[in-house]
Amino acid sequence: MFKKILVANRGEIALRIQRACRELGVKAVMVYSEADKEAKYVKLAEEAVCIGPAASPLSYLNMPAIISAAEVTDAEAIHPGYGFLSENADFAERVEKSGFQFIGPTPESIRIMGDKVSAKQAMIRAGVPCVPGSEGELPDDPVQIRRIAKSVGYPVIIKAAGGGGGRGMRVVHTEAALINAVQMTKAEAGAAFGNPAVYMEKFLQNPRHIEIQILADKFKNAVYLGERDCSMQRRHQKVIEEAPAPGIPRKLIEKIGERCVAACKKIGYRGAGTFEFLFENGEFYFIEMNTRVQVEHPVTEWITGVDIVKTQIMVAAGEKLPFTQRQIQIRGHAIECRINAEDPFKFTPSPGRVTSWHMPGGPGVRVDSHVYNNYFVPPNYDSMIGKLIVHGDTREQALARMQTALNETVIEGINTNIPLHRELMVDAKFMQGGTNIHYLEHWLSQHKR
Ligand code: MV4
Repeated sequence: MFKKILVANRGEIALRIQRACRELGVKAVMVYSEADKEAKYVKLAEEAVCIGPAASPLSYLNMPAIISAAEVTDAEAIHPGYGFLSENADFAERVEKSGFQFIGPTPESIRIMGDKVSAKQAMIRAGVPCVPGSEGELPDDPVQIRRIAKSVGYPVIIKAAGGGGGRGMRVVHTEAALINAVQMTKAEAGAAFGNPAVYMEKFLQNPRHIEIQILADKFKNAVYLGERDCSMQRRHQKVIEEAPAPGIPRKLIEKIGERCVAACKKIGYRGAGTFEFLFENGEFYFIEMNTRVQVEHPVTEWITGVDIVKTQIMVAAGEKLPFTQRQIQIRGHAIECRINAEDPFKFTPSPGRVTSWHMPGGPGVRVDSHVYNNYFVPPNYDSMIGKLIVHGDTREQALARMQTALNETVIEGINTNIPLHRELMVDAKFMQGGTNIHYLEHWLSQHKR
């Protein structure tokens, strides 16, 4: 095992990784920007290095500053968390060329999955079901583009190879609008991602967003840790996640999970990863793979008993996965509410000083947050300031525990989305389970204030 690792992130995930290190007996070096020197994990750190000013490009995205911090502190590995440099193949490569272990997959795996066209081709070859569409990148010839769209069937969606997470996409309903939409998407993709390549898929109108968590070691052992339902989202930002996904038969999950595991083995994937699917009419369609730990990993940790962050570090250190697929059992139900510093219904960011911070507790309640009473939420970063996660034997018990936990929560001095969560937890359709990716935005349009 490593003696010391560097945590190249901030916020709740920096604290989460620090906690995993303590359990493993690994020293954690925390890096922080000038805006984050008051963060809990910096105060708790045995070692912390300021890597630059508040602006992310000068600190959390500053590769030389992070690698230098690892050098001066004698860290052996770098954990990138999520966001920032976590899915940057060039960073992973520079980390390894500088003699450190990148806690994540190989630069090559990150690169393949970062290009959505090559990711999809790799998945097709590995037997993972994908959304029907173009075979790879769209050609330039309008005649061929129209022919592909006709065979896929309208509506279609044009997506940028360099996009992902909802960036660089356009839905096309008619042949008349097709060529212009392709040209516009290509132009935007070239400007935004430096890569004008686009591909085409059948547009699924009312899917759910279901993702499969996997973990793999360096010896081609891989397991899936069940699924998460992340359909409750607004503008491609997840708001509530849960596991298992309500109403999806276990047999279907096992089938898709086994495909994901086979794909990991085929491409030599290692570390934690997530296969994102759209789920419609009883079928899974792969859309993207995330090559990092995700915000919503705790719901999977709770229903499986696996510590995903600890295992990430163990496999990066060259250990074998400490469990087999047969040892993974799903137990109960977990729900996560993301706590954001924002207006609960207008969504304007609400940074500032937290004048009162009271977190809930009791059986089946977990809070992951770096915030504490009198902490100042800096205006420079994402508005997520923590996560409230509950577990119950059944979904009904988890819902009841989340309702109670949200009612116990007191956060003053800033606005948060806790009032939104309180309403959603008693919404009849959400309580029923199985709402699709459009539900929250539709709900918000009906609950204007
Ligand atoms: C789609 C789709 C419908 N059909 N692809 C958005 C984020 C990116 N990961 C892929 N996205 C979508 N791809 C096809 N062929 C609808 C979406 C989509 C979506 C997907 C997951 C979660 C929320 C979403 C919100 C709007 C659109």
